[in-house]
Amino acid sequence: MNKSEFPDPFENERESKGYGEMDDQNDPVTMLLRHKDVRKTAHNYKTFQSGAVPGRIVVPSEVSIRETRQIPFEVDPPVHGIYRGLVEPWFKRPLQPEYQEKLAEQITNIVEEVLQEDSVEVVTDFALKLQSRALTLLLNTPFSESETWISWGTHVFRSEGEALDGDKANILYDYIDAEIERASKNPTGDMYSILLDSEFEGRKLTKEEVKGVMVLTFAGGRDTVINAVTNAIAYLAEHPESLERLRKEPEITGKTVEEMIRYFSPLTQMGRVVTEDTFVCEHAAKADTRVSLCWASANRDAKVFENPNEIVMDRRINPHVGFGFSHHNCLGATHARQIMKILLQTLAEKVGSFKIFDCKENIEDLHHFKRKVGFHSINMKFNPLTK
Ligand code: HEM
Ligand code: EMZ
Repeated sequence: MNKSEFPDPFENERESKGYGEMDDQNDPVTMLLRHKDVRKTAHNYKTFQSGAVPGRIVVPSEVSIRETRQIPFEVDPPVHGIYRGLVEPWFKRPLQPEYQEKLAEQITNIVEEVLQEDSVEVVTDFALKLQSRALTLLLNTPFSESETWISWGTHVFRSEGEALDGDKANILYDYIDAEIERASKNPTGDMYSILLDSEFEGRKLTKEEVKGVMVLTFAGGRDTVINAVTNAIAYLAEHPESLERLRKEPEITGKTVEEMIRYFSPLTQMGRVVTEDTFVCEHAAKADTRVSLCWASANRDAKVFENPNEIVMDRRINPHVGFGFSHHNCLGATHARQIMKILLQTLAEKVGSFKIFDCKENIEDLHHFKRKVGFHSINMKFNPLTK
């Protein structure tokens, strides 16, 4: 199997019965696997809620390592819409030309750096660096903060071989608390200061609410972006004809980004808590149990996507749910899409070919489903494009 191939472990269950089951810390999850059911359930926030006890909708559950409610992610309508309206303009800033210019400069610098190296470990020396540096633009904080975030490693709640890591999570919480204190004493134009100054129904947001937005911004946009970037590079390394195509047809870059998000589905699934006895796919789902929306499975549903297991760079109709669906759809998608688009353009402009030496795959253990989501490490050489 090619290193950039990401098999679909859900196909049999999706086609035969539409759901899968997994245990997670004695709080089982019924996973919805079909595109239609995932979208329908994401829409029905009354029966399938996000606003349960903080951490419970995440799989693996973060109940034991987190008390802060992530906002707007763990809140249901109608209050969800009020919070979302407060933060949405900030998350749309990546559409501004100045933002994109700064991001392009960061990406060019990293690509030029790795072109000088004989061997590059892409997860740490490329994707984590790029993710952390780009986040300084989204937060409007000094570039130097990225050094601290890089030192935390790829995931803030996990370490290699351990699904949850409370000590690591505390580093993030303490850092955010300190930043909120700093911003409340000396406001700047950064995200903490802007949030501390914004109003929710006639009062200022509390520090706990600001923390909830910031924890989500750090956690939600970290390993997802790192996997998207790393997997895209692995794919181009093994498909030189695709790199060549991006050079010749730069106008398809936006479609290629969407297709890569569909194919890689960097966030496998997200849970919801059932509020009343109901059925999913003719399977009884009791009140206070969990279901999950399996974006990764929905994105390979052959009823919706022709040749679902192939990357079709210019796929025309692509209703993927890689960034979620309905009111909770990803707020960071504008930022993530810009990163991916500029990355593909820059690689096409500057890199002639890649050579992969070795890699260690990152396989999520979802009980009887094992899903490859990215790499723990992948060593390669970037060769410059010679004109
Ligand atoms: C929500 C995926 C990057 C912030 C979501 C959801 C998905 C997702 C599937 C929906 C969750 C649900 O319905 O419960 C991804 C992927 C990313 C990515 C695949 C990268 C390729 C980011 C980044 C940020 C971010 C970079 C911010 C720095 C958020 C937030 C929400 C969210 C704030 C919650 C929105 C709401 O509840 O209204 N993301 N995400 N994400 N994401 Fe992302
Ligand atoms: C949560 C989640 C957000 C969770 C939209 O997804 O991403 C996960 O990686 C985090 O562990 O806490 O932020």
